[in-house]
Amino acid sequence: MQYSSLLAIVLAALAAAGNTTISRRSLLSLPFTKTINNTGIPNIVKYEQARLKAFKDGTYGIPTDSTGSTPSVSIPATDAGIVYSAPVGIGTPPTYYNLIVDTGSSNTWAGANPDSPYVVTSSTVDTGYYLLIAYGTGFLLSYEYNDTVTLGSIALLNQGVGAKILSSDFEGQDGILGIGPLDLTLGKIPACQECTVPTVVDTAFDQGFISARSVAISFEPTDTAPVTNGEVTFGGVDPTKYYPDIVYTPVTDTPPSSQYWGINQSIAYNGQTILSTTAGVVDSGNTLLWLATDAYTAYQNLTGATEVFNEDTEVYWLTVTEDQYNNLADLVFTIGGKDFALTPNAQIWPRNLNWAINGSDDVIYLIAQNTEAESGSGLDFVNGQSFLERFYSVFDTTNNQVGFAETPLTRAIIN
Ligand SMILES: *[C@@H]1O[C@H](CO)[C@@H](O)[C@H](O)[C@H]1NC(C)=O
Ligand SMILES: *[C@@H]1O[C@H](CO)[C@@H](O)[C@H](O)[C@H]1NC(C)=O
Ligand SMILES: *[C@@H]1O[C@H](CO)[C@@H](O)[C@H](O)[C@H]1NC(C)=O
Ligand SMILES: *[C@@H]1O[C@H](CO)[C@@H](O)[C@H](O)[C@H]1NC(C)=O
Ligand SMILES: *[C@@H]1O[C@H](CO)[C@@H](O)[C@H](O)[C@H]1NC(C)=O
Ligand SMILES: CC(=O)N[C@H]1CO[C@H](CO)[C@@H](O)[C@@H]1O
Repeated sequence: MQYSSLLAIVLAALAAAGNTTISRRSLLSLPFTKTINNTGIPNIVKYEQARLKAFKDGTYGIPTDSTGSTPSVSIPATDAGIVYSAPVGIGTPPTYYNLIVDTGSSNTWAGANPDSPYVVTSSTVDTGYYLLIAYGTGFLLSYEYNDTVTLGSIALLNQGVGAKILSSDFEGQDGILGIGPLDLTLGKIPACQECTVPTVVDTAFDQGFISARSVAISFEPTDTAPVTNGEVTFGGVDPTKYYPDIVYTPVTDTPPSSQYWGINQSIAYNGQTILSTTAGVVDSGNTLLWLATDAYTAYQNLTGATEVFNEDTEVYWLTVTEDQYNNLADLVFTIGGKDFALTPNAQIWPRNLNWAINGSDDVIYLIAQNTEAESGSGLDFVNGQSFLERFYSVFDTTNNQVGFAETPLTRAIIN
């Protein structure tokens, strides 16, 4: 189909829906909200361990049970606890869902919450396919529909979306807005292993709403929740969110990081290299900073941190005393030839949120965790939300690169 006639259809559809203006090839930004689930025992570390294992095994998004029967997941059922989600409309008129903004997966789906099931409308088209996805914890079995997906002021037509039939471990959530690389959608449709499902970014580009296949994310550090302090921008960057400029680095060649938004970086603490240039991932679906064992141990050594075991959650955390905290140095990430410094305050878990990790009020916890593998594994770090809250990030499919920039809050004292 000719581009111009496609655009005409888009315009006509929007006009019919009552909206007569669209801003073609402009930026599109959506606000998003950080929430922390305070019921049950939050176990962020176990959740992220499972997610990391799935990334490494290459099972993230691939059904664990290849027999085609009910998928089984052998990983402990733990909820994310801390999520960033954005309002996304599906159908005509749109039903709004708060979808988790996930750079580590690429299918978009809704209806996880029984109180907010997928609403089939006149724009819903059944593709005849099912979607089957195993996440680090939990899984999804859904119908694969084409539907109108409303992101802020634009409506994407024929966007592939999942409508939940069965899922586990998404308690309290509506679903996922997957903004990882397109290839992560491969193999998720059991009846068509070679099918990919264009992501919302691909569709927005293909339908002429944005001028580049790219997403930029602004998270802000916070010690309260829920709070709407994030922004995801499609098709470009929001110049009000960063300075002075964005430094890009190519997506890494090293598997398995290369399948995700993976990059090469090195890390130094107080001028001493703790991780030589190596591959890892940038992941909005993770909260903490995961380091290869050698880097983690060196960091612990240099900071003087003590590793404590939490009996209730059965996980380890690094802790520092008030004196050690006052003596912390910057943890410097070298990416694309530029240094990005995580300040001492950015290296600690927000003290107001110690309850969310089953921590004691008077203890200072560090955000660094141990991947339990020596460096050279192909996935030697995860720069999660704690990192992304301090640096503006750009995920650029068009040029196969990831960018970072400082923000007004890079050095803020929040935690
Ligand atoms: C669903 O939409 C895609 C484009 O996004 C299109 O290629 C496909 O044919 C559609 N499927 C149906 C059943 O309409
Ligand atoms: C919080 O987690 C519990 C236990 O998994 C779940 O039942 C509940 O629905 C969740 N609530 C919210 C608001 O996420
Ligand atoms: C990343 O580092 C690996 C070695 O760790 C190297 O082979 C590769 O060329 C580097 N660059 C890219 C873009 O992957
Ligand atoms: C930690 O420090 C001790 C001495 O303070 C040193 O012997 C040891 O090699 C260090 N370990 C690492 C991994 O840096
Ligand atoms: C940790 O969780 C356990 C079990 O839910 C609870 O009894 C305990 O009070 C919690 N401790 C803190 C410090 O939150
Ligand atoms: C169908 C649709 O998207 N309608 C929207 C048109 O724009 C107005 C104002 O921006 C919204 O309020 C409608 O929901």
